Amino acid sequence: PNDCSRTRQPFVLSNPYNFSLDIRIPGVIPTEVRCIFFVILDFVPHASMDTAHHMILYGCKTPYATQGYWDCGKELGTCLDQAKIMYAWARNAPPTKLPKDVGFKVGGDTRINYFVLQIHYGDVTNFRGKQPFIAGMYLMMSVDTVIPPGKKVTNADIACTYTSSPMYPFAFRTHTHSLGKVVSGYRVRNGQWTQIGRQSPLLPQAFYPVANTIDVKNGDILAARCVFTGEGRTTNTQIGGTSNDEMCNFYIMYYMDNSRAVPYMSCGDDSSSELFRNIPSEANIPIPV
Ligand code: IYT
Ligand code: CU
Ligand code: CU
Repeated sequence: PNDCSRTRQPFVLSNPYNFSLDIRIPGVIPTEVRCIFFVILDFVPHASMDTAHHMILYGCKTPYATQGYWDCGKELGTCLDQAKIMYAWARNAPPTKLPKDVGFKVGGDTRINYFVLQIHYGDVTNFRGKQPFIAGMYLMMSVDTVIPPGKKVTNADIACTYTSSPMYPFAFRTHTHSLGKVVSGYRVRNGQWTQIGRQSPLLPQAFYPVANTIDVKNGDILAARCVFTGEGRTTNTQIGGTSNDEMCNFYIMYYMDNSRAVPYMSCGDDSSSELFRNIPSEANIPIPV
């Protein structure tokens, strides 16, 4: 009646005399098997050295406890009587197969009525360490772009200097309404432009993997361009919420070190044409859909 029993696999009978007991441990729970006489033929640990340093399966008559788990590495022991080692595993050792027709005898009058599995955890960060990285969203948006009617090309240029602790972009998303042709985002460092992502906003506006695995550091510039067309319109098109309005968005999904993470950032600065003189020409090439 503990967490273990819910996930414990049923006995699998390969024949009436052999069965395998699949011992999985959600959290940290040793196993106890009471008053069953059986013979152990082999052991197959489902663990790797990254998490468990060693595992030892003891057999005994009176375990330290018959429920739950306890800290058996220090003052608390495994068994109240003498613990007999039955199986040990360490450092990614391959499964141990006992030779044919050989088995440990347990249960009945063998004085092994319980198993106690001792696990020495190696790297416990996977279990209780805090999340090393935190994901976040950086939204770049234009607020005052005006698209004149009939004009073939209008660019919305957005740029901000990044002033936070390092972030690592891993996905991007573009968003415009129907007049958008291509949206591109870059990191500009020492005048050099590195693409984060480029996509047609007429394709599904999902998050796509970044074009380059880069970091963004204090002092870098994040820059994005949306290319619009005013063709087919008879009046100015402005930024707004309706489908007759437009939007220019470049979202960057990133992760940051947990200790200094900022989960949300944004940039709404319409940029000077000076910076964008050096934008890679790909940013002006519509993506056919
Ligand atoms: C004026 C504009 O560009 N609106 C965008 C970006 C935006 C998103 C959020 C602005 C603000 C927000 O709180 I969240 I202020 C916009 O509405 N984009 C849509 C929505 O996020 C759904 C989009 O599909 O990207
Ligand atoms: Cu160990
Ligand atoms: Cu929109």
